[in-house]
Amino acid sequence: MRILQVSAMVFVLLLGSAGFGQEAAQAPFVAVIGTDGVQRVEITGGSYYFNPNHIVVKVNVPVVLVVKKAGGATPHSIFLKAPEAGIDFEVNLKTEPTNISFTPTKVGTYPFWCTKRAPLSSKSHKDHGMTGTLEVVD
Ligand SMILES: [Cu+2]
Repeated sequence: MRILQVSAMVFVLLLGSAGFGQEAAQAPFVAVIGTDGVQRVEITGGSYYFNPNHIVVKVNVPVVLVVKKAGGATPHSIFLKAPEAGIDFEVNLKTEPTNISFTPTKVGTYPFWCTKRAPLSSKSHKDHGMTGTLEVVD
């Protein structure tokens, strides 16, 4: 019985660490079009993740990303540059939500990431896995 308990704990620990600091296998978050015709998605950023990190939106329908920081002193941002698709932003995350508005004009898969890097660190937050994907579909 004791061995069973310990192995169950190890299993939980392994599960917990598998998703840490990397783009965990997460079900895509499919944005719903609100009664105001806007696809609104809340994104929280922390060390070193975005939640959700895979977002699906419809082309030619306005999007509002409501972004915020999970908390803590570490600065984070969200950056996506795809001007050919009408998407181009870089916002420093605050604990208070910030709205990012755009209308995606081109179907495709667009990566976003955090541009921050700890002082004296060779690895950026992006290197630590603080990345995500915005998928624009028809
Ligand atoms: Cu960051």
